[in-house]
Amino acid sequence: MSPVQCTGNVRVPRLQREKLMASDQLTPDKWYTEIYPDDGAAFSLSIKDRIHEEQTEYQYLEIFETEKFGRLMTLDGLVMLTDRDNFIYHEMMTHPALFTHPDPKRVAVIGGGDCGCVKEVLKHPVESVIQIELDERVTRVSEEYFPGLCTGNSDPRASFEFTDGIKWMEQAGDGEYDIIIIDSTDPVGPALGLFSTEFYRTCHRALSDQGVLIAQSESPLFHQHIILDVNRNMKAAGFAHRAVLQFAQCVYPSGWWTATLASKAVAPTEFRETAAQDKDFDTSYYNAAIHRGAMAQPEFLRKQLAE
Ligand code: AG3
Repeated sequence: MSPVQCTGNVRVPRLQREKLMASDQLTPDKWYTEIYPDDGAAFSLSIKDRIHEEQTEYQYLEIFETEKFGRLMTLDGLVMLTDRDNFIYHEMMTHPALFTHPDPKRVAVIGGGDCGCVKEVLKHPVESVIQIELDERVTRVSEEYFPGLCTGNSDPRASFEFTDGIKWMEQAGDGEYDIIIIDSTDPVGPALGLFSTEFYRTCHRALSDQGVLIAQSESPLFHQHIILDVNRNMKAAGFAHRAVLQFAQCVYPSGWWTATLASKAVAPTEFRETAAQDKDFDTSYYNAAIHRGAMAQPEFLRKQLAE
């Protein structure tokens, strides 16, 4: 297999697909390792026990109790989140977008079945947040094993649909949402379409005039080509502005991760910085200075994005 598969208009890294179960990757002394074959690297967690496993309609879902990271969720053998560090990802996938829009009221989360994004969105005075996740089992299992991420689920402003996010957005009304958050898995299988120009175009139409979209966009070190494709595709879809936000996420490939924000009108540098400084809710990672700092580009990425 070539190192990079070309599928549609996003180049996909050859991610490890041979091993579908994380438990197959457990050594006798109980280290679970996610291997990144394309980059000759890996990340390991010391495991106490596997506490749940099932083949859902879409993927192999496992939950582990780790020694030091709390609970771990894997899908098809790949790390999705741990108790210990998911706050970084979920805060960066939500607050920068919500503080970029001048007055966000209606929010959609595509994917994000663990409900971590919904929980963060509800800290803002939004009217509604709808999560559209393909695999209902991810949400049900999260309610049981990650109750801390699901504290917003009974909020009357939150609603949940278990269906294809691409089809959902195709049927959405023009300007129906102020914010769209794409909390997907890696761009392989069903998630691939979530990185395409066509999907971003659908989202652009479903966003209001000052609408803001944010999508998880993989590692700056291992997946630069994905970040570049995402940016190119968002531009082609009509978004006036894009910004790559970077943050540390030690459980994901390379330990360094990005979310790409795309905006119809407001320049990302013009986010509501004072409101972010004066926010009346708690975060553990996000603050106004982190928000601004996350937009600083390492030289290799700045040059490539400028090309
Ligand atoms: N979504 C991004 C997961 C990507 C991880 N990739 C990997 N381990 N190869 C996580 C969902 C959190 N709500």
